[in-house]
Amino acid sequence: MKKVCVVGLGYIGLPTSAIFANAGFEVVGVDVNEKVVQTLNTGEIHIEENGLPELFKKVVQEGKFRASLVPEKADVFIIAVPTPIHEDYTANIDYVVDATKSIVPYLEKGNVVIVESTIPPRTMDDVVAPIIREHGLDPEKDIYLAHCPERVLPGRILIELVENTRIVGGVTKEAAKKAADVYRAIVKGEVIETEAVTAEMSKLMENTFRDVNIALANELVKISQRIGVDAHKVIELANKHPRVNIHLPGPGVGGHCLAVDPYFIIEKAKEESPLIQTARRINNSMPYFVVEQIQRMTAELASPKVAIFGLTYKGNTDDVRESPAIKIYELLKQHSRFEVRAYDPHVKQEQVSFPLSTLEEAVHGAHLVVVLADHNEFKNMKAEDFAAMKTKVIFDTKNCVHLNDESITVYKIGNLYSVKAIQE
Ligand code: SAJ
Repeated sequence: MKKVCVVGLGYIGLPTSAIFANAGFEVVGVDVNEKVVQTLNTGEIHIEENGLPELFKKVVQEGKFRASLVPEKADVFIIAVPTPIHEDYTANIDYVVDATKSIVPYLEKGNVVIVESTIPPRTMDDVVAPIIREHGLDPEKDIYLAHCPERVLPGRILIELVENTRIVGGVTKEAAKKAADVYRAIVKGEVIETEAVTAEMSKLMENTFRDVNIALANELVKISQRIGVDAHKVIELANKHPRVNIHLPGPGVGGHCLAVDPYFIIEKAKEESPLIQTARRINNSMPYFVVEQIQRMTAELASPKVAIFGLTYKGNTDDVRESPAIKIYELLKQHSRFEVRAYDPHVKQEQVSFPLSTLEEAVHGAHLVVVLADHNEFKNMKAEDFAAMKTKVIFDTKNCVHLNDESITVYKIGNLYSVKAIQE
């Protein structure tokens, strides 16, 4: 197994390609985006991830990686394309179907085909295998077909791709073994072989577990406002219990994973998933809850100027997909009384459809700064950064601002019972 063809060169496909190339495999990376392919063949990358620019430049210079618009014959094919959801919250597996169809002309007996994209239960058996069978290859005898869901945390991808346990679900036992051996060439963590549907479900449950726990923390925020208690203190003390791990509340759950994957289960088991559905509703309600608090804080201002700090779905990433922060920006823009400015040191203008401000432009004359992503830059802010505000009030929804200056009022999402309307 010397040559690997990776289809989809995003946050998973690109680091995966670099790791295989760095381990000595000849890697062909395939993407439908011509600009991405051109950029990559110069040794530059189009996404932000720790350590990836250096590793990627190295494997390109060593001639171990090439980017292409079309697949090529290979020993191993890895599909790492997005699986978003449709408006009606059903899974959109079109990219997986297209990617599978794009490689079948290059498949030969004995090849290993791995889908890393997160997919609804039974997609390997009921969707991917039939596509291969339609093209004259028996997905159970002629090739080794498996699902190995990625489990990496953005910001730690290169570390976790190697150290995390990998779950390899084969449509046959042999396929699980063959595909697992491919990962054993790069992974230091345990590589576990199982059935395709079990691997599909374990991945979905990982993110659903986290989403449900975050929903509990977000519900606590609303309860705390009613009761008049600091939710952050409650969580800190409750988590001192050996068997308690309440997650962190915030402005909502974004990204392509936690805000999407639970729907893959709900779609298949609507009657049986009331808790998962409730958790989604609670987390989807948080951007509206944050806007309600902003309205409370600015209720006595004629034309409040609000500065949004952070547009990404979480801290220290440039990823704005399914971002609660952008939802909050859009909701505020629907209220004509608000003048809204947005500042995020990780986001480029071309990533968003509205004007971005610098830190200075955002705070100048602002009545309220609302922190929506826990970037390191925001954790290290100083009182003087807010000197040009009209009224020095910060609403920190990520509990990441550490300022101890009496002239600045900081409301945390966990202590909203103390909110007072801003006076001009
Ligand atoms: N969030 C909270 N409170 C928390 C933790 C997260 O509000 O206590 C929010 C974040 O701000 C963000 C969202 O949840 O909006 C998701 O962030 P995350 O850091 O929990 O996860 P992702 O989406 O970056 O990565 C997750 C990870 N899954 C788990 O940890 C179970 C990662 O390991 C997966 O590989 C990734 O999804 C994926 O691709 O599925």
